[in-house]
Amino acid sequence: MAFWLAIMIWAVTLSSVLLFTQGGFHLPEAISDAARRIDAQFALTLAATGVAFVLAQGLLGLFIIQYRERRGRIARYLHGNTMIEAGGAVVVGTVFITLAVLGQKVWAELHLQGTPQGALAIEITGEQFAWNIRYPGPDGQFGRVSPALYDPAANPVGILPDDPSGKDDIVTMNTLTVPAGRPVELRLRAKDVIHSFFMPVLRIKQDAVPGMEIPLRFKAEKVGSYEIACAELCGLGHYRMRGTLEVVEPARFESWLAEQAGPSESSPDPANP
Ligand SMILES: [Cu+2]
Repeated sequence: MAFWLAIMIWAVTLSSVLLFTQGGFHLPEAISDAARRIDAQFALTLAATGVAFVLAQGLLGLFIIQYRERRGRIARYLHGNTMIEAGGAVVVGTVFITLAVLGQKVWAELHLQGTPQGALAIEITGEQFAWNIRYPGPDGQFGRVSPALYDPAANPVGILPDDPSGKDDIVTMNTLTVPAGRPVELRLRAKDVIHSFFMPVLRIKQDAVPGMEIPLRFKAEKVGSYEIACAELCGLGHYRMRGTLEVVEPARFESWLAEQAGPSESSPDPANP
């Protein structure tokens, strides 16, 4: 009986390992340096925990056989061993601390460090069930907003009409267009409930929380059209809260931005020619 149980445990262990190594589950191609570093960190973590998993399950099977009941009695048993227990805790602690130290650099770059030089600021406001995407316009300044002014058609993010820096703001929906090779700083906001802004090709997933503005940095390198999804169940329409990340050549980005800004409003101010 004990033998069969051990063999079953080993078979389940082996098939789990095969699923992970041969299963072909993987994320789409990474398109930023940070995303590739996150992948490397993920692979390292998976390898460390994978080795621990195989060792633990292998030993479990062995112990089931070694300490099994024989002729109605427990033939062998162990009362615990302080050396093994303390040693195990030290080994596990060392592995986890090492993984955390290795992983914190890329995490801090994405979330904690200041805005990189020349970064393009873009504000993302999640709502049920869409992403509002706001560019600051030629002046580089976002107009101030107020939830009291939310109007789905005319003013989706509630820009204050008397704030001059909001006049040239560009607001689009669900398509985030960014230039390749330039750092971008997103400011994540939410109108109603918690959403989660997920760009799989950048390995970025961040909650958008009402009442907070959460910064997030990335630099996409490869031109293309990629998926954006809401990764937090946010209501009945959650499934259709999808967007597109358009990474374009910098020159195309500039012309796209000019197009969005509409006909030039550079007519001289009558009061101040
Ligand atoms: Cu959502």
